[in-house]
Amino acid sequence: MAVPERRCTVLAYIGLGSNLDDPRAQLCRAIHELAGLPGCTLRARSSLYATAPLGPVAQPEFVNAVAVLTTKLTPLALLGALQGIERDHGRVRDGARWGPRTLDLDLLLYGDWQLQLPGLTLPHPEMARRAFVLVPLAEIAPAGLLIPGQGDLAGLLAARDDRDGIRPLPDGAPTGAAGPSPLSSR
Ligand code: ROI
Repeated sequence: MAVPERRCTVLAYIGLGSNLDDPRAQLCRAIHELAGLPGCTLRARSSLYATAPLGPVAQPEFVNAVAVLTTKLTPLALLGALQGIERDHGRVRDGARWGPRTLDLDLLLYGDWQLQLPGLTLPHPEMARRAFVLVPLAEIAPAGLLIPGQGDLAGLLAARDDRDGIRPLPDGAPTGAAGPSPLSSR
């Protein structure tokens, strides 16, 4: 079946996270797979960050990053594509909210859209409360980025007191074509 595409491209920010089965490799592979999605072009990706697990479950440290694509896919088609990549990484969505995972791909922002559908809320409703999302996002987002309905990125980041648990991985910086693009320059 044809994947629904729009005529215009939109910037979509994707949050990546993993804390199982070689998290760093999971993220590197996922970024490569995002770049290969039909109707999508990878514009930039952040460094990889080691982050303290958020939530009530004791579990291994996470690796997190954010990537930005231009996409012609509709939000739901893009979400479906992200879930397909998660499945390829052995992710089972069994309703367990807080447990460890091989790969989490969250659609954070789709242009400036605000949307509430079963299974998809835009912007991602938790992003403003998660330093492990805001720190890598700030690395690749244009200055003054507004998160619709939540505030400006710099203000949201300044309000987080859990930034300490987040450190860039020594060799997790972007390289080559997937590095920051002119789109994301400040
Ligand atoms: N904690 C961190 N640090 N990074 C994540 O990606 C992450 N994902 C989750 C929960 C369990 C909320 N904690 C996390 O889903």
